[in-house]
Amino acid sequence: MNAFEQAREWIHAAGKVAVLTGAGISAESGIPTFRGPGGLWRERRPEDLATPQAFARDPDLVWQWYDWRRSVVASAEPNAGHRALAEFEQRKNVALTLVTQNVDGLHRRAGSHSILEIHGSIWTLRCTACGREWRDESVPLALPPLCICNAGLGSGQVRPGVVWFGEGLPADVWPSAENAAKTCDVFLVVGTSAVVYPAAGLIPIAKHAGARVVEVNVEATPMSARVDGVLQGRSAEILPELLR
Ligand code: BV8
Ligand code: ZN
Repeated sequence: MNAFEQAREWIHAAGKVAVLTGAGISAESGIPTFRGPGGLWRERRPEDLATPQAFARDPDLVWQWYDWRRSVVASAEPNAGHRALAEFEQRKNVALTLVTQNVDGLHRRAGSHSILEIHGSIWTLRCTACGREWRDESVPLALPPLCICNAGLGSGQVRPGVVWFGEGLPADVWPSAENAAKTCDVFLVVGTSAVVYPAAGLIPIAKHAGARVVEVNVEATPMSARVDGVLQGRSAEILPELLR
């Protein structure tokens, strides 16, 4: 049996499957990844754009970058990889939890429901003055975004509802992600470089708890040597076959 057939067998015998996705699953929708060829961090420094310090220093710059990313995502469509996961969730005999590091919302647009967005969403805005959080899907945004408490013009600010480097993960979501990793039979890791923590830490958590861990990626990652199966290739091609 090859690695693909073995992984299919594990998945089809599983009662609980958890999936961790990263930017690679949206690559075939035309959304740039962070660290790959053409990746966002090849030409920009995360310290300048995706930290609370960067936002405090230059909120206009940070907002322009997020507004640009919102426009890229708005004109993109979910791909066959997103759809395969959404269809798999509909199966009666298996419970699927989808943990995503992606902020693009494409899993939801593909029809998935059980999604844990551990790094937040670019479609959510949060007021740093009053704490209010809301969805805004307008593209482009009127910058700077304002809150009904009037923040944005003076004291407080409205920020993207994403998790920046140095920030904790959402307390209402992260424990569920850890729990999914700890209790699944199969943990599928798709399109992530597995270098950003604590997200990447879900992989050894699942492994130690006894799950079969299967990685789908076009290239090797620091986790490849520690998983039970490596399926090398594009997620939009592999997932529909794997989950069929
Ligand atoms: C925190 C924001 C503490 C939203 C992002 C341990 C060691 C060293 C450092 C740390 C550590 N633990 C924590 C840290 C610090 C830091 C961190 O991990 N740094 C690393 C990079 C060294 N972590 C944090 O700061 C985290 N917070 O630790 O808080 C704390 C606790 C309590 C109280 C206060 C503080 C927060 C991390 C969140 C960062 N936010 N984004 C946004 O604007 O998007 S991170 C960024 O990376 C992305 O958003 C994404 O979510 C994340 C992961 O990237 P990937 O999705 O994996 O994408 P990448 O481009 O890297 O890889 C793409 C992959 O796809 C590649 O492997 C490629 O081969 C593959 N691929 C490409 N095409 C395809 C494909 N695969 C399949 N098919 C294809 N077609
Ligand atoms: Zn407010």
